[in-house]
Amino acid sequence: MQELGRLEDLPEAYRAALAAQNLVPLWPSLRAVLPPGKPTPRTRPTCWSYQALRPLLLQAGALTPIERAERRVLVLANPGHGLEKMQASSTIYLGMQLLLPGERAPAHRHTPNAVRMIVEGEGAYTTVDGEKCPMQRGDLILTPTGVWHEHGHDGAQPVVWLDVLDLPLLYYMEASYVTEGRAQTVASEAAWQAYQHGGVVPAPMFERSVQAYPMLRYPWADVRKALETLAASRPQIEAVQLAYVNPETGADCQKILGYSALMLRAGEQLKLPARSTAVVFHQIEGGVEVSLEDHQFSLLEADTCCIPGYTQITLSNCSNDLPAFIFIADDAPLQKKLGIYEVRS
Ligand code: GTQ
Repeated sequence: MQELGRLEDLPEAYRAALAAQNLVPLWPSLRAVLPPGKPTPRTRPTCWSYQALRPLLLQAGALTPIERAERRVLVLANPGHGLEKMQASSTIYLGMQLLLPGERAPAHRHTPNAVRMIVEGEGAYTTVDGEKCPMQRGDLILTPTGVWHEHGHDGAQPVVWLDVLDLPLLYYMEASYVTEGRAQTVASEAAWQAYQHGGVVPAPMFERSVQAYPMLRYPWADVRKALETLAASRPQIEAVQLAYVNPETGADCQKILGYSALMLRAGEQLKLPARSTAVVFHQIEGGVEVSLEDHQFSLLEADTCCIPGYTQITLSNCSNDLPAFIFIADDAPLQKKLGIYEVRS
């Protein structure tokens, strides 16, 4: 590839004249913005140990009352982007949120889409558009764009969950903002409950629902069972993996980020092809070795890692007796809509 002229090659006076007119020569930066063959990611392979972050999160509970935090979150920041940017990847934000017994995180709604993956504790709930969604370990709860949500906790032990948002993308788009609200009245109906069974959806008087986000809660007990059924019924399947979808349309459950659950059978090793999306793995149960060309992570229960796009990944279940379960997030739905999604073998 032809080497291009550098900025230093240009006379100082010329550079100053350009800058005075808000002009920039392209050629010194052309290879940086259009690198050959594949992108140059800022996202670095990064792993966050739950064992290491848990005491710090609990300490935040003692240091900062909920009223002074609104959302008591430690952000899982990727050093490749700069910690202050609070991004795990170019589009994905990850945070570990702590709610103590009796606390409430007040109602608001915002343009970024969020999901919560419950990590530990019992008795907390998120109210989404008036519908109360109980939180249990491994459950996925959606709070899509523009939807009111607040968190409460009637249990006795601290509750922790992983927040996944498309905040970095919306912030970059200058489209991120919040609206404060008053406490929601909990509806007498929890419509999401009617979507808990695969293959059937409500059709009152022959009419299908038109809600954009009919299913707000995906209980782990059901997803785990579905993974085990898939593994047992299709022993030859390449990967025991289920996508979280909108049960009305079959499409990804959110428009920008995509979510799935993967089961690694006892002793299983799975090679994932390089794909154009960065990916987040969060260990729900068991332990997994994550191997990249020049990195290796051991994911223990509740650990989370982020890996840049265009990277081959090998996942190995650390146990020869028990399955391992991983929650996966990426921005494949967005990349597919934009026509830039790639899988390279
Ligand atoms: O729980 O609504 O981690 O608004 C970041 C922003 C959580 C939330 C985050 C939020 C929330």
